[in-house]
Amino acid sequence: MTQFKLTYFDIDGGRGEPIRLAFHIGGIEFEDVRLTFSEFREARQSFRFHALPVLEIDGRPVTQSTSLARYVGKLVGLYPTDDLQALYCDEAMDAAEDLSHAIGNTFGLKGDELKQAREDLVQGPLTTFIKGLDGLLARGGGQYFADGRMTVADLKIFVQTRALAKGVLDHVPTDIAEGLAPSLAEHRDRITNDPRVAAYYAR
Ligand SMILES: N[C@@H](CCC(=O)N[C@@H](CS)C(=O)NCC(=O)O)C(=O)O
Repeated sequence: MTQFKLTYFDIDGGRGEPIRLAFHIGGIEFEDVRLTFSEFREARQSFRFHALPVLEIDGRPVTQSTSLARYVGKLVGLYPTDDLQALYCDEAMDAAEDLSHAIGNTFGLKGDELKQAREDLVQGPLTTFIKGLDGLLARGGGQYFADGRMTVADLKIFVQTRALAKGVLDHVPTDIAEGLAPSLAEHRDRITNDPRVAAYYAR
């Protein structure tokens, strides 16, 4: 049996979380290694691109969270087999990755500098991506991003909209999705209440 070891931060969110969720939903066992930020700093140079997540497959490390979500999605049936639906799924995940990058640029800032950067984020990339993702959701039929069912794209975007609603980003309104794109907020609640996802967070 293939051995999987996923290394990510000890948080219930971020780029590693959709991969954990997909493994759990598919009932595939994996070693869930969760590093503290100081453990990461010490080990940082040992990771290929000095970043997480890293998935070791039978001891061979692979990086890039969207590629990993797609791979695990295929293993567990959470990725479309139809080429066009797969493209829709990928587009949503890549957009979510661009948004993660924009958010990441505000990490490490403090005080007024952080406040200004977060206000710029709200006016700029967050508004653009929330509205853009809302459009992708509408294209998918309004409930899911692709294939008319939950895929890894839904998991990846849900992880982001859930984090926004939880207030993990100072100076970003927790109801930003409700204000800009009510359907995207409803999508977050739909995925939250999906029995497979609810079971993961209830464990
Ligand atoms: N493109 C990469 C980005 C990875 C990335 O930036 N990961 C963040 C955490 S979500 C990280 O490790 N940051 C720590 C650092 O760069 O020092 C991916 O999608 O996996």
